Amino acid sequence: MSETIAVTVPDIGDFSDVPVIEVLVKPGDSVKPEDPLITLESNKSTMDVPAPAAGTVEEVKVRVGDKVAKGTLILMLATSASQDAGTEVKAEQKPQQAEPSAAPAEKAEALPAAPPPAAGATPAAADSDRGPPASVQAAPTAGVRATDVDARTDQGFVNAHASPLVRKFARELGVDLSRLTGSGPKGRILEQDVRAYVKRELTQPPATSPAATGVGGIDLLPWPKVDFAKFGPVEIKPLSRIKKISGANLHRNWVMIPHVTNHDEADITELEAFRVKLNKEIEKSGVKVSMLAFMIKAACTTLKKFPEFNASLDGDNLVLKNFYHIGFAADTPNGLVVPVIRDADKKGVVEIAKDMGDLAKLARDGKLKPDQMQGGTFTISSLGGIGGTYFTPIINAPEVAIMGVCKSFWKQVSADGKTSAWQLTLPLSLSWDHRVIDGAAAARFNGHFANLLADMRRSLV
Ligand code: CAO
Repeated sequence: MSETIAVTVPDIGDFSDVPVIEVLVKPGDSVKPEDPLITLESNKSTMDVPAPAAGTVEEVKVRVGDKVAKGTLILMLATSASQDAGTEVKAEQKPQQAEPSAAPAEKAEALPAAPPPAAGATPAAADSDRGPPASVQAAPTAGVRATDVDARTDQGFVNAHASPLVRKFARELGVDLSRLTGSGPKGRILEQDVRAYVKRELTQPPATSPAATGVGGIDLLPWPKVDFAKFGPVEIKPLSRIKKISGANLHRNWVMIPHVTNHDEADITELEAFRVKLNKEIEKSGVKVSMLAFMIKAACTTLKKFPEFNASLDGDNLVLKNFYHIGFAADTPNGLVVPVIRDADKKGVVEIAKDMGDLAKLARDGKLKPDQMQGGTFTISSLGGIGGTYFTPIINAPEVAIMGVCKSFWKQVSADGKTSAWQLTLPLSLSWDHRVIDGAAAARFNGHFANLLADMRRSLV
């Protein structure tokens, strides 16, 4: 028996006003379960919202540029009893309408106001006698996939963290978005930033010399434009969506935060022996504890001793956080992402290792949910599995410090200048925000962290 259902935006984490950047279906299209319907833009990735059931698209209720949230109506889907078996149908609920990008005359037909469907409601048989169209959330959040799309944007705009609407607005005014710093969440460029930029440009005399830019002005040369093809064959590869977004964030953080990096070393000879022993003991559990799990644990203890490292700047205030959500940089085929281990201080190393394995897999598969990358208070970036000795990690704003770790190496050390011993040494590189932290505190932080790794019993003291 055929039935028309309303497909709505599933639980996409703690987000509202998420722009639709692509509509992938049109009326008349046949879809299978899990076929992508629309693409949403979040902070670190794009998300496809997949079809919850097979059917034919009757009417699409959103357009590119519309802003949506959980429960927003996406489209009406004609399903058949055989097709929609196992999908979720709630006949008495009516979905929210998208916040349209267009002028009122162009707005999609309004539906009667009603609460959005509850997340995770259970499947129910479709009943065509029920009157108003049934509503079904698109597949649950686990089915929301990060993808690598939107290589269609203009080259000059590719690095800008702005919604399609803001891009359109900027294009109309001839504003180069790459010159703006966004005031929105995670540096997103908002319409008001474009307006403010235009106003500033119109009221300020053009800078003709370094002096004209004022004391704080940066008078940089334009980016060199080179026709590389003149020198040899080239290939154009658009940056992945994640690279564009993380690049804009990293650029802002590098430019706006006065970074300093302190390097140190930790003696992990005994800890490594313990780690190997522990992994043998828990072999059957399928969890493998890497050095990073111990570092996350040691970071929590160190952050408790040095609270200003577990903080964020808010104007003239320092927001000290009494929770310890530790991010770890994960290398994925599409670029760098930072999943967050919540309440790491309350977990043991095996649980941390398990969480890390699960999150790293989701990251590599492009399935991390936005809220799995949010709320971090401190980040560890480990290149230990890859190599190198020291590097300068960029702080993951609005955090104020990040620990970079490289591959451990054996080193001969002497405590008294006469005798010596071999020590497994872990190279540490702590980058910190000099507006919040001083060099002495950073050196102490590193020392404490290293001492914990040398002897984890110290975390009990
Ligand atoms: N020294 C020596 N060996 C180390 C080590 C270290 N500091 N850290 C990890 N290793 C070893 C592990 O023990 C493992 O060895 P075995 O296979 O023999 O057990 C191997 O290296 C691989 O470890 P891993 O990388 O799978 O595990 P991890 O927990 O250390 O890291 C993750 C997990 C997700 C952080 C990692 O896979 C990753 O993506 N790292 C890259 C992070 C990154 O790109 N940082 C840079 C950001 S700035 O651009």
